[in-house]
Amino acid sequence: MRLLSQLLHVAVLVTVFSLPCLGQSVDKCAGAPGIPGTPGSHGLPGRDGRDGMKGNQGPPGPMGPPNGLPGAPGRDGPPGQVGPKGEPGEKGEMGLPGPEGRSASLDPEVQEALRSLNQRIFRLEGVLALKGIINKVGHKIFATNAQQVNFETTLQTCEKSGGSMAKPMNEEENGAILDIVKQNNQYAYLGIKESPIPGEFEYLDGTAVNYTKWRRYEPNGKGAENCVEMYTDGGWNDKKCNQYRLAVCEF
Ligand SMILES: [Ca+2]
Repeated sequence: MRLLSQLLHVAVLVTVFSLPCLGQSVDKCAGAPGIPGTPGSHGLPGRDGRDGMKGNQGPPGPMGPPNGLPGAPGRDGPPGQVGPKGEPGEKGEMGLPGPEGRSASLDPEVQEALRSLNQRIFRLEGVLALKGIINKVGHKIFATNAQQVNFETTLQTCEKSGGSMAKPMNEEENGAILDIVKQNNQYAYLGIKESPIPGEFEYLDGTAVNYTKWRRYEPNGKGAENCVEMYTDGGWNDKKCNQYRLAVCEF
C-alpha cells in the first residue's frame, strides 16, 4: 500500500514538472536531474616520504651484570718515596795484583817528598832545641816534661810517649842529658838499674852498661839503692827509686 503511495507521488511529480514543457522546443526544456551514482573504490598506496632529521642522543643504558669481563688496566701511578738503605752485600773476592810499581829509590817524586820532609823535620827540631824542649845528639833526642816524679812514673811517662828513659851511652849523650838537668836545676833518674848482683848496674833491658860516670865513692848503696840519678855536675849516684826527680826521656 505504502509502495503504491510512493509510486503515485512520483507520478504526480513527473506530471507537474512535465506540463510547462508542453508546446516548447527541446533545447529550452531541460530534463529532470538524475539520481547520484555509487562512490568509487580506494586508490593505490602513495610513495614513501623523505627521511626525517636526526634525533637527540638517548640517556645512558643501565649498568651491566656484576659478572662482566674486567676492563683494561689503568695507567701507572707516580713514583713512590725512596726506600731505606739495604744491608751491605758480601765482600767480593780479592782482585788481581796490580802492575809492579817503581822502586821508591828510583822514583823522583818520592825522593823529592822525602827530601822535603827531612828538611821540615830538621827545621822543627831546630825550633824545639832553641826553646830548650829537646836536645839532639847523633840519632838520639833527649827531652823532658819538666815534671818531678819517681822512677816508676818516669818509666811509664817515657814509654807512653813512644820513647824510653834517658840512658847515656857515651860522654856526648851524658852531656846532652846534663844540659837538661842543669837547665831545670833538678837531678834526674837514668834508665839504669842495679842488677841482681849488688853493686853491679845494667840497662833496663838487662844488658850490661858500656859507659858509666859515677861520682867519687859511688855507687855505695850495695843493694839498698837500686836506681841511678844524675847530679847537676853530670856525675852519677845510686839512689832509692822513690825520690822525685826530673823526668828525662830519649827518642
Ligand atoms: Ca849512692
